[in-house]
Amino acid sequence: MKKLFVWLAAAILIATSCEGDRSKTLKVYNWSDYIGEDVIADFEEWYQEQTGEEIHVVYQTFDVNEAMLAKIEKGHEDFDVVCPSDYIIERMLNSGLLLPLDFSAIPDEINYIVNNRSPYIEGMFRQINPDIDANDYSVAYMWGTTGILYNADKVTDEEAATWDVIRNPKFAGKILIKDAPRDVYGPVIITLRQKELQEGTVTLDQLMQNPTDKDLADVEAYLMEVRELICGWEADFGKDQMAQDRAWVSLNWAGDAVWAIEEGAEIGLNLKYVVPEEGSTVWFDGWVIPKYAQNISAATMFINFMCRPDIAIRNMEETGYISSNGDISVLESQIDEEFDPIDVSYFFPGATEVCVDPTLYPTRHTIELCALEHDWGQDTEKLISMWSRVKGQNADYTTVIVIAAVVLIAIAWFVRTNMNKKKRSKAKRK
Ligand code: SPD
Repeated sequence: MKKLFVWLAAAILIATSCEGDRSKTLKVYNWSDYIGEDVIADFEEWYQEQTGEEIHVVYQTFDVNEAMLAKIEKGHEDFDVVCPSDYIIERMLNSGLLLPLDFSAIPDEINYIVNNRSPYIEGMFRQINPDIDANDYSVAYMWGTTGILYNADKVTDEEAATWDVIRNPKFAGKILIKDAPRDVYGPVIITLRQKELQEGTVTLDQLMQNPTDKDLADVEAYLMEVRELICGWEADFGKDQMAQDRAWVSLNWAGDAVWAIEEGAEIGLNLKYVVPEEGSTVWFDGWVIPKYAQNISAATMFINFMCRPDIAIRNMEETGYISSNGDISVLESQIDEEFDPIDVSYFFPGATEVCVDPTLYPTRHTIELCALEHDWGQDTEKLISMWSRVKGQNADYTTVIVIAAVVLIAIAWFVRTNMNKKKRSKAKRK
């Protein structure tokens, strides 16, 4: 009994001391491949310099928005900072899952939030939720378009200029699709409703709102055809596959495209990225503090640090994605005379002719082709079920192949063992 009491007391002591340590721990939940090397270590050092306190970052990653959301929405996990996309920010706002951000305690000389905010980003964030200003609850991190990354030696510019390239049998076995239901739904519904879009009887914005059951059924039927042609649903490996010439067409995000184009060029591949004129989506990922956070002050400092222009530039250069940082030094770091001048004044006021990569900073024209995705509330479940039906049947084929392989190996082993036995008994008889 005495022993049990000692054990219990020790357990309580450990639990309490861990609780106390929580002020020294910051739990960050971010997309994979979405931060510069050593940025976390640099934050820990900077935090100590500024506050005199130690901080240890527990850094975890996700590949799919919906998986991240489930951990917070259903699992109530105590992440201090997470990085959802626009429509998830909208959903979290609608369900009261976010805390308002407050940077007022950060001294002016180390407050990087003010200059970070490009008017374009602020405007787009205001569109996230008509009732609550998302700028009060999130700070944009990276953003970009969704488009087609393709190998221009295998796929013509004309073939790649339509979303339907993902259903082109000529590229069977060489097509990759993002494992991101909302980012795939958008392009497919745009393809299917192209005639109405051109006639002006429906708008892109309307297509991004809650789907009808018919829309979902049509998209599902389309994806059933696509899945017969693809070599994979990918969350993050698509860029490598493209850069290694294992796939030729990839429905992807601009950041992965920038990364793959640069890597592919090293081995002589001619990869390109296009946002089809048919229309597309523009997306924004932003830092937020969920309501189950335990270390709000360190979370606030972390978001602020990520807005420091040199940190934004490092993150941008190492991931391929465009920083949402509107500081002019960020634009200057990307100027390269190899590119024709484009107008990015929608993002950096006054920058009407700058030589930057148009895959990285989309032109004004590309931006005008794109709409923002929105939260579907309860209808999200219908999309998730549709997605698992489309992908699940693929898994069935895989299972069949694995089972067939196991059966074949077992037969081969059985035959071989029997032959050996026969040989041995023959030898004995002799
Ligand atoms: N490897 C990190 C990729 C993060 C890109 N986020 C895009 C979200 C689109 N909804």
